[in-house]
Amino acid sequence: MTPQPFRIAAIPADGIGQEVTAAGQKVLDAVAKNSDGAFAFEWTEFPWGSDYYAEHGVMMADDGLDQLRDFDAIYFGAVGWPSVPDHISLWGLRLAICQGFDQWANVRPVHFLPGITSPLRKADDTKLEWIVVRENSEGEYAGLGGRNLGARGHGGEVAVQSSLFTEVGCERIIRFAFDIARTRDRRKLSSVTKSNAQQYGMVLWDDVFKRVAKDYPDVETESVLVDAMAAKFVLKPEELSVVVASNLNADILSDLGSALAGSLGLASSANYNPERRFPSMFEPVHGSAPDIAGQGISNPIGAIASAGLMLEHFGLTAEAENLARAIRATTAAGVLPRDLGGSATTDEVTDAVIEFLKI
Ligand code: GGG
Repeated sequence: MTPQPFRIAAIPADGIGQEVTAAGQKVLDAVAKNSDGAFAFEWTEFPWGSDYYAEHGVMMADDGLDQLRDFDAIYFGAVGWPSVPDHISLWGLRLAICQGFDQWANVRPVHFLPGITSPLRKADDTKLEWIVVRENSEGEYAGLGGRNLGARGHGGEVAVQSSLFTEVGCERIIRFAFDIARTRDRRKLSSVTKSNAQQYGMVLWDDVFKRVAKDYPDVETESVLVDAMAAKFVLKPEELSVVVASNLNADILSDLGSALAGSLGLASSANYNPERRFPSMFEPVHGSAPDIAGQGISNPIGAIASAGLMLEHFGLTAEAENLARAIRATTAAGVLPRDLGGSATTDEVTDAVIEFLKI
C-alpha cells in the first residue's frame, strides 16, 4: 500500500524565494523518487507575497492561517520587495505565520562546507559547525509600540518600540536549546543577551538561564553579551556549540555566522512549533535579493538545506543525512554559485546536489 504523502504548503513569495524554493522542491522530489515509493511529497503552492499585496492589499489571504493549518509543513522562500515597505511585507506574511502558528523556536545551523573560502581563513574551517537558536515569538519582535503621528513632518516625532520578555517564553526557548546541546559532541550552551544595558527583559532572561541550567548539569554553560559574542564568532568560533539568544540578537548573529561560513545564501533554518499543534516552517535565512532576482543565479543551498531540516522533522533522518552529504559533495566538487565565487547557475547547483544524492 502506498503511504500517505507528506503534505507541504509551498510559499515561494518574493524575488529569489521563487527560484530557491523551486530548487528545494526539485531536490525533495528526487529524494522521494530515490525512495522507490517508501514516501512521497504532495505540494500545494500559495501565491502570497508582495505581488499578491499589489493586487489585494494584503500579503496573504485573510484566512491564510486556516488554509495552512492542516499541512504537515510549510516551505517558505523569502519576503520583501521594494514596492512594499519592509515592515508591512514581513509582518504581513513571515511573522504572521511564525507568530500565528506559535513557531517559537527558530533553529539556524551554521555549517562550514568544503570548497568554500571562509573569510575566517582558518586552516580547519570545515570542522567548524554550530547552531544558533533564536527565540521566535516575543523579545524585540513583540510588535509593541507606536509612533507619535501628530508631530510627523515637524521634526518632533517620537516612536516607542518595546520588547517583551516573559518567563514562560524565556524558559521554553532556553530548555529547547539545552535539549539540543545535550545531543551534541560538545555539550555546551552559550546564552546571549545585552543585560548590562537592557536591564529588565534581558536580566529576566539571564536569571531564567541560570535557574534552568541547574537541570542540565551535564551541559557546559556561559552567558555572553551580544557584542562580545559577535567578536567570538569571528575570533574563537571553535569554542561554539549551541548559542541561544533573543529574536533580534539571534537574527543578527546567525547572519554573521553564515557570512563567516562564506555567504548568507548557505544558511538554512527551521521555525518550529515544538508542540506540533501547528505546522512548522522551513526556509532559507536569506531575503528576496531583488538585485539578482529572476536571473537564475541565486544560491539555492540555504533553501535545499532547509528542505533537509524538513526531512529530519518528518523522521527521514537517513535521507536528511544523505542530502547534507550531497550538498557537501557539491561544494567540494567546486559547483559554486556566484555569491561563493563560482559561476554555476541555480539550476546547475541544484542538479549537482541531485546527482550526488545517488553517489
Ligand atoms: N527567508 C527569510 C526571509 O524572507 N527573511 C526576510 C526578513 O527580512 N526577515 C527579517 C526577520 O525575519 O527578522
